[in-house]
Amino acid sequence: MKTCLLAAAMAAFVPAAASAHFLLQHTDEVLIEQPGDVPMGLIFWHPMENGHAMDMEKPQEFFMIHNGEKTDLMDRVAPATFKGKSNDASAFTASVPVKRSGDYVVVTVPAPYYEESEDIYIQQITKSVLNRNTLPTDWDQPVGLPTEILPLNKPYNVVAGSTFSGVVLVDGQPVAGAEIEIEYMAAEPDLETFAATESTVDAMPGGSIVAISDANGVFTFGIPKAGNWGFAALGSGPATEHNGKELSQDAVIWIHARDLK
Ligand SMILES: [Cu+2]
Repeated sequence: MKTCLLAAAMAAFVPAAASAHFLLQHTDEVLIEQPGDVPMGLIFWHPMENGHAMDMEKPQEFFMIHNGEKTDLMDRVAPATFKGKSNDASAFTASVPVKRSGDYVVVTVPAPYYEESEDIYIQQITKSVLNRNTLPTDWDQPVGLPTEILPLNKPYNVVAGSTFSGVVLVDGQPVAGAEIEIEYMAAEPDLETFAATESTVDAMPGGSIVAISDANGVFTFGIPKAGNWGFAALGSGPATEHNGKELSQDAVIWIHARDLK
């Protein structure tokens, strides 16, 4: 990641004390009013600094869980070029078929990304949750991924100014001492133009925002601002090698916070 940050810093002329990379599963809304296909962008990016975007290969898996039932959605994944603020990158568009009321836990298992200058692979197994008609059905259940963050707060209904907690799981078991990087989606991608928008906040001058999971694998973070927040447990996954090189298999979750009105 260090080199990835360096590349981002050089590309965007921002200080090297920058933020982290995150796989985005971005939709315009997480509360879905009208049934239908919800457009989603899959983008590997530095979303808090509106920074360097990385080229993605075709994901290994893209699916949803609704009422405990898994549906493969790979036939809805199509390549697209994401126009970041500092560079263009290979990314993907997708859609999620939302019909009945309830939760739709969406998961991307990306192909490992080769970070050339650091000579390692990165694989961010990413999860986000859409909901229709406020009926909670699946958000508090583990998907059963090699590594994932199980939310302890309803992830699409977080109040800005409250907190969000999660448990870092590896093969279903909580992991103590996991390092979790936290980012705000400063510049939400415009899915129509598939481009970055202007940043609404600056990256933190002290670098990545980090939490460490406690003895029960739990972490908590105060959510200061409405919008999309990403949490990435770094290298928490059981796979540590790919193509004979080191692999960082990360667990990512995206949540959505709103202001009380
Ligand atoms: Cu990076």
